[in-house]
Formats: sequence, structure tokens, C-alpha cells
Amino acid sequence: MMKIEQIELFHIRIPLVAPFETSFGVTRERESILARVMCDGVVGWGECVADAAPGYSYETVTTAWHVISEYLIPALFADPPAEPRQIPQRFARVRGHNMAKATLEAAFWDIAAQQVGKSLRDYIGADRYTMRDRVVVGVSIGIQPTTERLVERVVNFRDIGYTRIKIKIKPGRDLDDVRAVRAAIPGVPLMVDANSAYTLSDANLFRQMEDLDLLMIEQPLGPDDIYEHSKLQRQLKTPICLDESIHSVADARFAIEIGACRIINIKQGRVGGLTNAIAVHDVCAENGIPVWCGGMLETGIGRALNVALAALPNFRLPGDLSASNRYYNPDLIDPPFEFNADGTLTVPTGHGLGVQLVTERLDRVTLRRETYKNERL
Ligand code: OSB
Ligand code: MG
Repeated sequence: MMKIEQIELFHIRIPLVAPFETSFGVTRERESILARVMCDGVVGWGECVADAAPGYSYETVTTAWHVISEYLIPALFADPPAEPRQIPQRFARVRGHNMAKATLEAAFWDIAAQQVGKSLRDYIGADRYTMRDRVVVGVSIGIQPTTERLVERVVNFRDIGYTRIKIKIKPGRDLDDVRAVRAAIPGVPLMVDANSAYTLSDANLFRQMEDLDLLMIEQPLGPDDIYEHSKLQRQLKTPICLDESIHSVADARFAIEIGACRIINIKQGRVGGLTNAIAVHDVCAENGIPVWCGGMLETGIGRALNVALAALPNFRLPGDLSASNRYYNPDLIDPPFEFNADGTLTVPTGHGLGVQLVTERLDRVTLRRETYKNERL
């Protein structure tokens, strides 16, 4: 049994190095929650991927704080898990709120790996998977004020060495932007992410992108839709990748079975934690569907978890896992994640997450901090 002594929550706000615009809004400062869990004197960290506003998901920093503090922490104190894989079952009486759930589960994976003296990568891999040492990464570029500025940024990231470029699109900022970018970087793997900004009646727009050699079109239709994506996918040679629509193994199975996508973006926060993320990975692998690791503008804490997850074998496409300096300067961790010349990030080898949080930096960005002690101990 994991003996949980206490759990601390930190509501943080940290400025991005550049604003990040998607079809659902602009983020200038990332708000999030960090959870610090202590079990038997071992400290583990988890980062919540919910944002301040309910743009990408209905979850927000405020709803996640509420659900974590009022329901999830008490559930764990009442019935502590023997290992992290039991946590989804402990949280089963809370519907939804996957990002809140994933925050705590992450910290327990960090602790469990440390307790057996393994990196999170090796702990996830166990004897079941051959894990990578480095993960191939891409960059996700937000909507820019002008097409010229977008092309400039794309070329800049290509020159740094990012081997896959993703650009955000929205109605009015789509075909012309994609054509201009494609012309500027012929041959470079390129994809678009619509974050659910379109409907089936826009099928013709996506057909017009068919000759731009896109790697995939990410989440063109509704955040809760799977069915209409299958109708769109039937009209396109370009693979559709689902992000927002996939919240569970059941969603993944359904989407694969009806042909709604040929690729799935896995975000551990969106599917309710690492246990479910690994299960989605497995289902996709069994069905020949490649996955890649999505990002939510995480600090180094969340990034370390993503990088370990992306070391699994069916993460066959570059993830939205850029170097720390593409997001925050400085990151909350030191050393930061650095971009390798071969287009990869190195998976940490230290025990647990294998990254070092800088306490003074955390203090500087913390808006609220609360400690929950386990009175049952
Ligand atoms: O749709 O993948 C997305 C960021 C916030 C919310 C949703 C998304 C994104 C990104 C950024 O695309 C990925 C990253 O962290 O680099
Ligand atoms: Mg996306």
C-alpha cells in the first residue's frame, strides 16, 4: 500500500515566451496546477493540463482544483492504492474530470518509479515494452497575426531542426496559410490542427488541402464528435488524427472501428492519466493505428511525463514535445529539456520523472498553495 502522508496543490501562472493562438483563443500566460504528493517520505510531482479558460476542454484550473481537493484526495486517503494502476478505479465515482484525475495519478507514477529505483520510462516499460532513449519531437505553431509572420516562424523552427511542423488553423486562416507554409518548406512533414473549428459542410476545404502532402489533419470537427469524422475521413486520402474526441479506450476503439481517424493523438491528461494513456496506446498498436504524444504547453514537470510516455513503441510519429525554451524562459525545471541535433528530446534516466524542480521559480509563479494532510495515518 502506498502510505500517503500529504498532498499539496499549487495554482501557478507562468508567462509563455510567445502568445499561443488556436481556434479557441489566445494564451499568453499558462495557468495550471502542480500537485506535490508525499508517500513514505518520497515526493512525487504531477501537472494538471487544464487551462484557466474552458476553451480546449470543459475543465479549468478552478474545476480541477475543486474536484482534486474535494473528491479525489479524499478518495485516495480513504482507500490508498497499492500501485498507480489502481488509481483510475479509485476515482471511478467521479464522472469525467479526466485532467483533474491525471494530475494526481502522475505524481503517484513518479513516486512508484522512485520507490523501485527506476526512471519513469523504465517503470512504464517494465518487462512489457521496448522503450526509446530519445523521442522524435515536432513543434506546434499557433495562429500568427499574418501569413508572412507565420511563414517566418515556421522557417525559423525548421532551421532549428524540428522535423515536423504543425500549424493551427481556423476559418479564415486556413487554405492560404497552409499553401504559403507548404511552399516555404517543401518536403518537410507538415500537418494542421483545427481544434474543432469546422463542420462536415467544410469537407471541400479539406479536399483542397489534399495536394499539399499533409501528414494529417488534426481534429477538424466537433470536440465530442466521432461519427462525422468517419464521414469526412471517407472523403479524404489525408489521414485524420483525433485529439479532443478521444477521452477513453472505448472512444479509441469506436473511432478506429468506424474509420473516424487513422492516427490518434494521446494526451494523458485528456484520457484521465497515464494508466489509460498506456491502454489507449495498446489498443491503437493492436489495430495498426500509430499514435503520437500531444502537448498542452506543459512546464518541465508535465513534459517529463510526456517524454517518458512517448518512449513507448507505438508512439511512431513526432510528438508536440518541444524543448523547454520554446515555451518558458526559464522553465520550472533545471536543467531544461534541450533540443538534440537529431530532432529529439532525450528521455530522462534519473529516478522517477528524472527532472529537478527549482523551488524559487515555483514560489515566484504560485498564486495559491494548499496542503492536505492525511489525518487517517
Ligand atoms: O490541440 O494540441 C492541441 C496546446 C493547448 C491546447 C491544445 C493543443 C495545444 C497544442 C500545443 O497544440 C502543443 C504543445 O504543447 O506544444
Ligand atoms: Mg490538437
